[in-house]
Amino acid sequence: ATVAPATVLDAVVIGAGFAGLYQLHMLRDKLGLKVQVLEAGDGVGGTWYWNRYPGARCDSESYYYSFSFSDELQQEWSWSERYPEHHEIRRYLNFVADKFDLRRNIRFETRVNRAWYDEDANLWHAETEGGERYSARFLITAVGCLSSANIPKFPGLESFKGDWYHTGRWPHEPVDFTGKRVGLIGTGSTGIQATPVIAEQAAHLTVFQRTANYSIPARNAPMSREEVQKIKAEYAAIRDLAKRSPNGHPFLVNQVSALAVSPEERLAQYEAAWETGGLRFRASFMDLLTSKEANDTAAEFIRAKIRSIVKDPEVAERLTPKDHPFATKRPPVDSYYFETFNRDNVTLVDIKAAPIVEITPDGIRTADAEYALDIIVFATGFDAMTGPLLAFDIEGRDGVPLKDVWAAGPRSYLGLQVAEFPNMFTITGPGSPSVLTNMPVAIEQHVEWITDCIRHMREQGIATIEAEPAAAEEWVAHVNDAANATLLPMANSSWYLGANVPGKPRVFMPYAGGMANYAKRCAEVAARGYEGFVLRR
Ligand code: NA7
Repeated sequence: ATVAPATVLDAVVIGAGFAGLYQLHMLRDKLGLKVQVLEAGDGVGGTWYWNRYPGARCDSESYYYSFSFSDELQQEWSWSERYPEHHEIRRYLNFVADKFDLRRNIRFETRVNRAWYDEDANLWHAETEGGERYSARFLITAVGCLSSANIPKFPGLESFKGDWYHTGRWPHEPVDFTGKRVGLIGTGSTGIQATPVIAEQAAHLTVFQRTANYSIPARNAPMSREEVQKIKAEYAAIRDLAKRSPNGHPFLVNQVSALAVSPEERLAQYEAAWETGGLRFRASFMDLLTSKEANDTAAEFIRAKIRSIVKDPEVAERLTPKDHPFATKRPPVDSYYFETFNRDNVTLVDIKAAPIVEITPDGIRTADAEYALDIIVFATGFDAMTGPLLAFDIEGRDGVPLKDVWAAGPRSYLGLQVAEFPNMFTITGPGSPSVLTNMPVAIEQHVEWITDCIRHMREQGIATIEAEPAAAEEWVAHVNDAANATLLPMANSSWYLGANVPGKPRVFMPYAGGMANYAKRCAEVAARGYEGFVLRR
């Protein structure tokens, strides 16, 4: 195929979600650079462009799951609900794209197949599926962390006569479940959000559960005019608190041990947090993620709630999590998930006890039964963090493929740069705290750090920046230590560890040392002349 003549730019950014949009704005409008964003979808949104399944909404609250960089923006935009639904997030990102006139530098329906570093020219080249080539000094991946669908390879899927969907690749036209027998596989955050909504429409819903999960009621509700006004008036303080908190949320963790209070006080605290709802429950006590004994008190509280909600004791037992401590897998928040199992048209199937053997033309066959289905929904999650970066070919110095460099697991300095990949930055890459935080806070920090770094390079006449292998090794070890200081590695089936994708190396990928600590460390690295990086003129 003929390759179009190269267009030489300052930066190519892959992806037009929160990360790509903000990176474009910063490089183009603050540094005056020539930037091209390449985006596979036909609109902005990134992960939210694709996640349109029934019930899809964010688990972070809308007023802080948003950009903080422009006060004008946060004053102009008003959220309608406590948790934003996928439509509303896309409307918001379209509003951002219009407000900052971003669309003219985004090429939609343009998937990058391959990107490689050309040392002689000191350029990155990105080639698209359509055979176009873009060349730039910097390559910035803004491809998301939970954007590469994990579709288990059950034998027989191609023989299925009905329709099947993965939640992260949902059709743009809503799927009509009316009168249908629906099977849903997976009970992570996604399956837990979709279950109650599908159950209301379908003739029958069968939920195939491998690991029972803890879930906290979201307590979603419309935002009143007064609430919206109050938030807008307090935005400066809200954003400041989010930046200081361990998870990028504008609330702090209660600095009391779950074991330091009486059982009555503890119960009262959990009851109040259950009523408040959402991810705030995890902040009930300081040691829920560091002491198994403390964690057990929260886990027991949630188990008792499940038993009190679900009427059939056998179903309640199957829904009760036993394999992992609370919040060591990403804790879902829900709207009437456990209640849904009291409906006559919903069945729970334990596929840990009797695994799925195959998909037949008529449905799903497990080790002990067959389920006739018209529609199968895969709520089976993502090849997290590394998946989106390894979904296309990225080659560093001397053509070394990222796939090879990361064969035994991702190795990256600060989650931002890979040794042997000069001038490539990975927003929310493995080794960054991204997926353990309120994502826009992590994204803004990464984008601002990258922008400052590029500004510094231009001011100082520096041609390349590259992570030192030793610094990357040290960071990987530090990421490992940070995880081991918590209970998180106890969930041996979590996607944080890559355990949900067969054959994926088991490495704890996100940085668990806290967003505020991470940001401080990044700032120190920059202040010390980009310590751990090699800068060449
Ligand atoms: P998750 O959290 O990875 O959940 C996927 C679910 O699918 C989970 O219950 C898995 O069971 C199940 N699963 C995965 N593969 C299989 C196979 N092969 N057979 C049966 N069941 C399977 O993905 P989500 O989309 O729910 O959430 C991802 C993140 O998005 C979430 O954490 C938030 O950050 C937003 P398992 O637990 O592995 O036994």
